[in-house]
Amino acid sequence: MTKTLILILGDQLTPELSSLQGVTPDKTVVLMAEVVGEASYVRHHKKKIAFLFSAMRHFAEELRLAGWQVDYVQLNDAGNCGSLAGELLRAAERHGAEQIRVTEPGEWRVLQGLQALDTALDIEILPDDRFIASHAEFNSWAEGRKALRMEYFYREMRRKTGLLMDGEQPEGGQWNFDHDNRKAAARDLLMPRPLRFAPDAITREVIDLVEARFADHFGTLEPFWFATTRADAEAAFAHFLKTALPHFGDYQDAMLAGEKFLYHAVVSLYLNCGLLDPLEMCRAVEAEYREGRAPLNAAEGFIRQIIGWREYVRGIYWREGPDYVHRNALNATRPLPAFYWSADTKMACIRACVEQTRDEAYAHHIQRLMVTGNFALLAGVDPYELHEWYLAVYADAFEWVEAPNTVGMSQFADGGLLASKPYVASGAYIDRMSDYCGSCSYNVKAKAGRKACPFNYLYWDFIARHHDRLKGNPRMAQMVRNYDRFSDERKREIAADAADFLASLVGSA
Ligand code: FAD
Ligand code: DLZ
Ligand code: SF4
Repeated sequence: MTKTLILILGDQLTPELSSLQGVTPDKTVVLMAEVVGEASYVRHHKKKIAFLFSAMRHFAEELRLAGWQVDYVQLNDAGNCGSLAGELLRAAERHGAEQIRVTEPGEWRVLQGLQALDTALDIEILPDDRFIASHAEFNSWAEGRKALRMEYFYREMRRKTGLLMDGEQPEGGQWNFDHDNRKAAARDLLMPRPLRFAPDAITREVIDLVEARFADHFGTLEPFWFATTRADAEAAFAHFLKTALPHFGDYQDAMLAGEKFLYHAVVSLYLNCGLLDPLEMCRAVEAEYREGRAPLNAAEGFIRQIIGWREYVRGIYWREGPDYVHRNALNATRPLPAFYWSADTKMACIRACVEQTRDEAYAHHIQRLMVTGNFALLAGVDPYELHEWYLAVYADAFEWVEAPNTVGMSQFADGGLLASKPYVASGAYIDRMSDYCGSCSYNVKAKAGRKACPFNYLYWDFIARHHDRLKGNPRMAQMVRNYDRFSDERKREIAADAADFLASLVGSA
């Protein structure tokens, strides 16, 4: 009789996973389940569901080839009860399993669901050691600090991993080369593109399934070109190293209409579901630098995103607890505008970002932070609604990484725990970093009136609405003083333009 059942979740597609260690295939069954509850608790983008289901099916094959007995429940299988908990209970009964092992999930909701089953099943929850810092390490770093700034945590991770270190000192004498990384990009026919993969039979079957079962979810399903196996994800990353890494740093903050990927790696979806390993990636990036194929600002910039930002937001998510996603320090209550789903807006920047999100389940960081995030913050959109949007629409979105980026970094809804200032900007920033404004119905140079770029007056209206909180923030105080110097008439004009524009927004159903 089989004694142990190992539950592997959709973002745990790693052969070295902790739940697979220390047990032998002959005494265990691995359970993987496609369930409607996980696909729909936020209505995930069709491409994201197809990507995960296909990657799960390919991973199950990989495990079988390695000798594991895998019980894989497909979405349409008879009796599939639609929830992870339900499928776990059914499988425990089916296999007469006395013990369940699972690596810690990436979301409080799923963790609490498993903990709730503890009365019915003997469940062992193991740490997820696919990260560089354990929860204990992050918490001991955070303990007693007044501010939890990523930069200091990142330095610890550089020391711990030895990445880009020259003895005790950072390579090149500086920890961070971000000031070199703010160039606007120019259109270039030789711009790299992410490696694309033709769907195989497994992926084709999943695409048909998703089209049939999730037709009313957001997003375009085809063309579908994501990697769905470890080998293909590795090839996609190797292609990035060769074609885009050298300029990764320079153009990290740039945006161009029609250039959806620029010099970004487009690997977060592979990394977050376990097809790629963060430390291996960073070592490969360091090797590119050491062998003279990539400059230091590019290598350092990339490594910082992975061992700095990615690890740091995870630490914050687990340290802050399940209520973190509900924080709303700025009391923002506006419903999410309908154009976040439809792209039906005259604002060219938002339209471009939402259209590419719909088509690719991808937008790069500055699009997320300084276009869709910035607009929501300026307009006072409810951060929880926005959080659900980001969680649903991006193929790389799992709550541990999405929520701190949205609630904390982008919306300042945690009151400044994560970001030292709200990431707000007027149209001038978007104009400087992109070419969106040239084709926009609004005029980015105009400050007031119906033709003026909405980001311009919404920016000052935001400063006015949060005047007292922001004047005490050293990084915002100058802007508050600038606002204070406006004439009363100018202040009334800002408030009136903002009120008119905000009143015209239609919330999503
Ligand atoms: P690159 O620009 O090529 O960067 C390389 C890698 O660094 C990424 O693959 C990613 O693993 C890591 N990285 C970069 N920035 C961050 C960051 N801020 N936090 C964590 N990791 C980072 N990232 C996610 O992986 N999942 C999310 O759900 C997610 N939601 C976000 C929501 C908002 C509002 C914002 C502002 C950012 C969000 N990010 C999220 C961070 C970032 O936008 C994406 O990691 C990045 O766009 C992924 O594309 P890429 O692989 O081309 O990244
Ligand atoms: C996001 C997602 C989706 C769409 N579907 C499944 C699924 O069918 N089965 C599964 O095990 N996981 C899925 N996931 C991921 C989960 O929602 C959740 O993010 C992870 O379990 C957290 O570790
Ligand atoms: Fe966006 Fe304003 Fe530029 Fe239009 S003018 S693209 S709304 S920043």
